[in-house]
Amino acid sequence: MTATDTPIGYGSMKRKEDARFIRGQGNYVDDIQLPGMLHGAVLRSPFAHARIVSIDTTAAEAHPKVVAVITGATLATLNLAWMPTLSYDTQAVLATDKVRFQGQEVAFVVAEDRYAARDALELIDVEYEPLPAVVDARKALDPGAPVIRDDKDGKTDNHIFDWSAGDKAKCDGIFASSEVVVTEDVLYPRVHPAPLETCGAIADFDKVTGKLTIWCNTQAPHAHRTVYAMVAGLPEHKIRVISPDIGGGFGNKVGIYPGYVCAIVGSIVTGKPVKWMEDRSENLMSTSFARDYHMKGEVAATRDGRIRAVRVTVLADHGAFNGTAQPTKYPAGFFHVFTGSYDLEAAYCDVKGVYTNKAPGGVAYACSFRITEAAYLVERMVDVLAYELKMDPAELRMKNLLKPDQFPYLSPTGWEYDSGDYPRALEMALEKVGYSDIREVQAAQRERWEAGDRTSALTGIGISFFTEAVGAGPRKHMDILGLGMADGAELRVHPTGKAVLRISVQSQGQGHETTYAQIVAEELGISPDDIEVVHGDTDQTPFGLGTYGSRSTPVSGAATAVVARKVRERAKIVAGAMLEVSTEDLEWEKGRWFVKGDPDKGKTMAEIALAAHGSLELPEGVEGHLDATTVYNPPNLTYPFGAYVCVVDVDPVTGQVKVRRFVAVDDCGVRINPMIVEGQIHGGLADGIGMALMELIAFDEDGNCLGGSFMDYLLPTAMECPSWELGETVTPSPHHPIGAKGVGESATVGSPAAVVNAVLDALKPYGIRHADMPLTPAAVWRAVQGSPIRP
Ligand code: MCN
Ligand code: CUM
Repeated sequence: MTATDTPIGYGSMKRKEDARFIRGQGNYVDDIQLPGMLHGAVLRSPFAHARIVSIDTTAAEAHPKVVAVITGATLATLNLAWMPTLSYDTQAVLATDKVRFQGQEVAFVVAEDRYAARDALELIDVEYEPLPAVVDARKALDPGAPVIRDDKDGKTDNHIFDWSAGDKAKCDGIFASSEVVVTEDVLYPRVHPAPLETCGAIADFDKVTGKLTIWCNTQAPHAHRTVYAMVAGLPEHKIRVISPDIGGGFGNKVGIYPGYVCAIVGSIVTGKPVKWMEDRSENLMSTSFARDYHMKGEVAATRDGRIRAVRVTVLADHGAFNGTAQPTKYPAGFFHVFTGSYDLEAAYCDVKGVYTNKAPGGVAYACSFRITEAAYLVERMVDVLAYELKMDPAELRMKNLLKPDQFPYLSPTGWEYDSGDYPRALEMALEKVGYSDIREVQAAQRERWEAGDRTSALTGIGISFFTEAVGAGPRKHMDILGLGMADGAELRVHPTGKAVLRISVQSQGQGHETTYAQIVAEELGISPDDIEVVHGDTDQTPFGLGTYGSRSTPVSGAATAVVARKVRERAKIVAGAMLEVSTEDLEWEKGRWFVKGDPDKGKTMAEIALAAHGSLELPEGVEGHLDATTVYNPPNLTYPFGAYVCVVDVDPVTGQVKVRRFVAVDDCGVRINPMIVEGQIHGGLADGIGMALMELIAFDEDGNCLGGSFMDYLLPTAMECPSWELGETVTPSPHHPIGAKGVGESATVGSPAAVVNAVLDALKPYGIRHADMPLTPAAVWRAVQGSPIRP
């Protein structure tokens, strides 16, 4: 896709923000320098589980450049040692009683420069009494397992929640009477979004005005402000959260981390602005991880391959504090779209959440609130079924996909899928990849394998079909900490016809400054170059819940279209007065109102804007100016979907996997900026290769984190990625004002299963039905060595 310059509306225009980014002129939190600014550093626990006997900060305080040392005891005097999480749990800001994961925050040093702050950490003397750690979620509920959250009254185990969805009795009945049942234990391991820029904040408390300003790379500035207001007891108008440019978020920057609170306290205590930026290891070890779901999947089917029911049992490892950011009523996120894209008679899942001595989090990394886990599970299970039935996985999927005439479709767990044509997307993907040709090549390879060739590379084809539910969310179903998930938008049109749009969501690389201008441009016919998009500053923008779960386009994008239409309607009244005709006689074409049947008689938006500002006797229904505001409450989620096909070559001797091709057909409804959409998909496909083949936050038995640097936590590069082959279908969302659905997480959700299915497809001759991610060379080699059919 090549970019065209500035179409007036939808189209692949170049990103407005890139002019500054590619010149290195972005303005990130760490670029901001305030007069007299101090620097903070966090002392972290070396143990996964230990009682704190004592903390001696005397030597650190004596450091000539140290201004303050803050401990849990200091915070306790302010009632800030613990903070609420987004899941109604509590999380230690600085540990007072115990440390509960390796890397947990224990003390905060404020010094004149960053180096001194870090140096002084070593002068703090903490005496720990190590305790046995719970690292494996499957052992967390064992009798006698160490209780992690003994801070909670009466807590005697590590259980967090039980959650279920679907009709259990009906589902069990179908399982009992089905011809075929397949079962598989599937792990979605702990991974980390690892954005380019780590988390950080600058807090500046002004004692004179009593106003607290926080620059922070948050994905949800308004939500953060409300939480700060609730915790600190300050009114919202005395708190300003500014999110400047953000170097990637991927769900890592949704929550409030102890470092932010410490920077705020540091500023209040010292009277100076305090900056805190974490380093890479701190980011990987302590901020929101993703997944860690132990899933048991079961599928009931007929012998000829009709899938009847799916049953799932999940053990969810949430780490030491239940800090996941997700709608309140969904402790397992939106996992219960595990029924995927298929026409089932029944489905049931139960999810049990447990504490372990690991960093908190779980909902991050382009997960669409845990749809990643759900999509991976069901797409793996369909392949397991195909394996048992000796059916082609494409044919099995085609047989079971929902049909276009079934939409809107009510899933067995109660979700209303808005629109789709699934078979068409899968057909397109199969055709694009040349499915039958590759199967033929593979058949020839397998003959050679049968004849004794155990060293040649084996080709595998993996398919994944996914449905997402994005755009949280309808207030009848969801809220976060009691906040309904709506978004405001304000549109001002200046006298010259140039416009400013203020929105509540927050770009971290998705290109909102461009695409939101395009939405207004499409509705009003003003050039997107003449529309400035303001976001990321709570003093400058209307309230709204922020960017995650690919909700910006579905919610804030809708708000933008609605507010622009309000402006257009106002412009119509003004145009009617200018042209001295009734508004009923006016017709719209992009950029102007004209008299029906007399196209030469019309007024452009710029002419109308100027008239509205003064030169005109105001007609009934306008107060002057064209400005409008709105708040959009989505009536439903949007359901983007896609069909992915991955082709790999696996070396059975070394276990190395090479992704040779990747075809992705995505449907996110109407595309505002196709080039940006494709960029989003490229990123997500790379994520899928990363998770399927290399990414893992591992721990040893004592809870030491083994994935705390980029030496151990591997990320895919261009070297591991093929040249992506994309296709698209467009099924507009029927309830969204412009028919768009979210896309920012689609490829991360959909692609891991395609890669894993491809690797296992290649290894089929060895009789390997399943292996868990990441399929590193060592993991593939072990699977081959341990296979039922010896290499
Ligand atoms: N878009 C479009 N047409 C559509 C849908 C989307 O042109 N039909 C455009 C949007 O206007 C927007 C972009 O695509 O510019 C993504 O839109 P959307 O799907 O609404 O997702 P959000 O803007 O809400 O972004 C959030 C999503 C999430 S949750 C994660 S995680 C993720 C992702 O975006 N984090 C990212 N993509 C990312 N991309 C970058 N570069 N950096 C991140 O941190
Ligand atoms: Cu789940 S990662 Mo995104 O929703 O910010």
